[in-house]
Amino acid sequence: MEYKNIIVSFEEGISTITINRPKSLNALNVETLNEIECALYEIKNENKTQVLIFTGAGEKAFVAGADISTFPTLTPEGASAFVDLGQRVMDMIESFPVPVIAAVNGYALGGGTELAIACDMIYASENAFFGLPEVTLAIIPGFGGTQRLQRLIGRHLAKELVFTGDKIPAQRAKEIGLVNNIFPQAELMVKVKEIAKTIMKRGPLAIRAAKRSMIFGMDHDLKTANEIEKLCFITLFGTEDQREGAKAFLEKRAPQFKGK
Ligand code: DAK
Repeated sequence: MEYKNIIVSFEEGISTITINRPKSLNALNVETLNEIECALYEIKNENKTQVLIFTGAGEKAFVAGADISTFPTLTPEGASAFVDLGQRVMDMIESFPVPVIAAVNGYALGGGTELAIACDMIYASENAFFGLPEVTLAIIPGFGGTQRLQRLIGRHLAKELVFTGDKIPAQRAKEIGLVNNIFPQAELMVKVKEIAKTIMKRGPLAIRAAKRSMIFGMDHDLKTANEIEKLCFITLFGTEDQREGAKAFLEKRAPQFKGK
């Protein structure tokens, strides 16, 4: 499919979705969210991607939030449809079958922070800022921000960000466990792709099973979550890759995984 607001690329097992509206700092409008949703279906159905990366076009912003220019005329019905779409896209990212990495190359505000925290890992450039400034617009986060952030960094820190609407720099985001690591902007994509390639050397079925176990186990009590882990665990036994992993270790050689 042809996209106007995003760029989708594929290279050596890695798909990248670049939000491409630099004039409005990659703000998310309905069209952009629709395109992201279509791209996620396409990438999932093609089944050749092992790691998916989200980033923003330009050097200033990852995503500066939902597109504020659409807010003044938004009706309650329109707001309801917009939040359904946004939450659907964030849920799809969170439960996407392979790891999804946010390469945050600048401002990640409002919907931008919400997009980043729906991903499995977040790497940021030194000039990145995070924040949920919705209350400065007299609204609240609507793409899962009030829920995912407190699960990620704890209730008190999440409430500070939601209630103040303050922006925090990448370094502070790293200190509070929001960001995995920080790189100079020019190196961000190279470093993120290196991390993606490390993941791709591991058993592909195991990576999918590990993500499934962690995502679907997270919101359950420990007993149920461990049962989910067990089910994910046993699906790997008897696969060619599981046999190859053990054999390669015993034969002191690198494994050759096939994703079977
Ligand atoms: N939407 C639309 N345009 C935006 C934008 C945004 N979120 N952010 C920036 N822009 C545009 C600016 O208007 C400006 O356009 P021109 O004037 O050049 O035409 C251009 O991008 C460059 O921005 P600035 O001139 O402001 O650049 P600065 O370097 O001075 O400042 C900034 C950068 C990122 C600090 C600043 O642009 C900023 O504060 N932006 C807004 C951040 C923000 O408040 N984001 C929205 C958070 S609210 C909903 C569900 C969810 C949500 C909403 C509704 N429903 C269910 C209905 C989620 C809401 C949010 O995400």
